[in-house]
Amino acid sequence: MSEATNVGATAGTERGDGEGTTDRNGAPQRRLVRELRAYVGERVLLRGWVHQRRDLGGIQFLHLRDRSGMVQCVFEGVQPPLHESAVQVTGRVVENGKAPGGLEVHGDTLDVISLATVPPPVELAKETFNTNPDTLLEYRHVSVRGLHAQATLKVAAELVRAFRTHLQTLDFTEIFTPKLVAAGAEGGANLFEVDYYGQRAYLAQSPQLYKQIMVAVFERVFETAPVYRAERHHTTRHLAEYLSLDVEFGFIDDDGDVMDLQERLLKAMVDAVGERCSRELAIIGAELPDTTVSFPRITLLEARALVAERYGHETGGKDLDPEAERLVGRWAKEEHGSDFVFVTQYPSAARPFYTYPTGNGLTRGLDLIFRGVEITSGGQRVHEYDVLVRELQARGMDPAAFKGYLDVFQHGMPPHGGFAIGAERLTALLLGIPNIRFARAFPRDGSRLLP
Ligand code: AMO
Repeated sequence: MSEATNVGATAGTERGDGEGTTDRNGAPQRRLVRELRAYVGERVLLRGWVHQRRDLGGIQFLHLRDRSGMVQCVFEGVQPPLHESAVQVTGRVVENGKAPGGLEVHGDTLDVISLATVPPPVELAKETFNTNPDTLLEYRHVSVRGLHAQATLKVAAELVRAFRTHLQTLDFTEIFTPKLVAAGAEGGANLFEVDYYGQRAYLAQSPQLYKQIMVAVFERVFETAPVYRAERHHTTRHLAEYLSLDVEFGFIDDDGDVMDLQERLLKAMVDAVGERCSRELAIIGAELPDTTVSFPRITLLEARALVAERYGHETGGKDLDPEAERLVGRWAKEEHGSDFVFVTQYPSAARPFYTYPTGNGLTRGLDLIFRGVEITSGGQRVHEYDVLVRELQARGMDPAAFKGYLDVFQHGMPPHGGFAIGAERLTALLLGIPNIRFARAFPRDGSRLLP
């Protein structure tokens, strides 16, 4: 019953490694739903959950869900147990054009491994984004088993895997920085305060200062870890806890290097999802962006003029508001056929103290907009001690609170830069999911601490 033998099988026509063998007790080995095409006409053993069951005139249909997919199993005179019971089925694999996926299993035995004793609080077979989102989130511990949720989280995992793999091929080293910190790196009022043995501490808003420090160790670093923002506004694009995919690297020329790496990395991540998540994309009905198109780059000033002249939207302020972001995204699509667009040269007033100032009130700070929403921030950083102190003071921040960090800039910090991708935002926008909460298994969103 070695499940591990099935792990390597991916395509539908591949047989599991345990082909033709039996386990220690002489029983057939478990197969996964995704392997069944290779076993047409043969008897197989499957394990999974009762996703759906129906009785049609004495014939029982059971949709069995395992980690790799779902298949219809047909029985006569055998009553499947309650939805979400964990079961084991043996039966013969038969082609049937009318069955979902073109295959079904004509079952001979159905054994209960773990009986569901109450019905699921939400009907998983009817899980759609039309179901009341609050109900789905209230019962997320069970609704997370639904096909949409499973597919979404699988794509999120694939994005992180590809992020890591691509950076490792470019000689980046993974780092692990503290999430309990003495000061906020990003400024603003959205800090979670924690009692740290009687001392005031905060949950990290980002690994920003630590990833910069680690550039002097490895030159090229990345981290994938949760960060915390006590956002006051409850929106469909903000979470209180989200996964930050952080990158930082040294010996750069300018922010152009940061954009080049970002573009290459995001294209690799999207391509990896295209190659490895076709089942998940089909379940969600998602369309991936064209990764052969270059990401256009425009300055913030140009972007503001553009949305005013072309679409009649005046932004005011020092940043782009969400509507302006949407319109810049629309321009990139209409003019360049790109779902992505870099907005560069943000003013100092709109960026944190560590952003490289260019002396005219502007910086080498930039954002990447994907399908009309900001998904990354980054740019070149200050690497000179005196400039950093000045930038802190200009924002009314106390340099003493950043002592350990500041000291590093007296010990040979090279020009460097980086960026951070909001993993849930990227996942949601990639898959067309309107609410960021559904791009995380157990969202923390300002009101939710359970499940
Ligand atoms: P910033 O604060 O812009 O930059 O965050 C980077 C990216 O993280 C995502 N994001 C969020 N996602 C979900 N919920 C939130 N509350 C939330 N806030 C931000 C967005 C955003 O683009 N240290 C810098 C990054 C850097 O310069 O390297 C930083 O944290 O997708």
